[in-house]
Amino acid sequence: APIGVFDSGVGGLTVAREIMRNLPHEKIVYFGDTARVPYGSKSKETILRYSRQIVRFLQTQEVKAIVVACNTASALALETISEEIDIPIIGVVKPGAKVAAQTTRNKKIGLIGTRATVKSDLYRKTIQAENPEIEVIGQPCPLFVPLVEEGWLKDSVTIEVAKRYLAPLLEKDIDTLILGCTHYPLLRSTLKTLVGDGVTLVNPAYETAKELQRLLKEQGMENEIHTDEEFPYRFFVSDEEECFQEFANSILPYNVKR
Ligand code: DGN
Repeated sequence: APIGVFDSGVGGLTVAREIMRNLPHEKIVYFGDTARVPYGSKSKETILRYSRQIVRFLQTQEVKAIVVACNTASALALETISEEIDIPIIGVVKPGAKVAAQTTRNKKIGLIGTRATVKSDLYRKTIQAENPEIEVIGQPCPLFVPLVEEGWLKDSVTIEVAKRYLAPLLEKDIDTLILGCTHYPLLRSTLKTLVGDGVTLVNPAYETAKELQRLLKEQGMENEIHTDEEFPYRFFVSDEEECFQEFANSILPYNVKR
């Protein structure tokens, strides 16, 4: 059976990509809610309603586990949904938060994400459950999502925007920065140049793939070998399939078929 992965749109492909790299034998069914993106500026009730609908759809695809690739949905809907279904479901926030807590030396972590993710406080709560002395400084960066979708990953405009967003975090002397939104791993090298060597970037997409690997192993659900004739990945979107394909083909190592 496949792994179900969902996101508010195209960004969750950064998570799907890490699962493909780290768990190459697993099949994936991806759902991107491109009709209703962004989630980052919506209320908890709405995000929960959308997420429930998608989970129901993924269950019709007979997935064996679900990964909530969207940080916003992980922060606001995962806890409730995990009590409603009987297959394993994980999000990106907790794996990212735990590694960040282990990474910081000076106990100052910067968090960038959507407004809803930062406001939800789940990153801070998870980090402080690991170590209450750690300070988490949140900074919403809503402009990053459209810039990434425009493909302006290293553009001077993006660098200028990033400098403004990062300044308050750097002032607080953070030594760890969580890329708390699906799109931000694509800005990794731009952000790294701006924060310098003294700040370690934590990519929740990668940490989630690792967490999934542990979970599948623990439950004896891992490593179904798929045959090469059958394409192991399926993609569904709620709107604008062409834009999705274009974005997918720009970040995945093969062509996404219709
Ligand atoms: N996928 C969302 C997230 O990771 O928070 C970003 C896109 C959005 O819905 N604003």
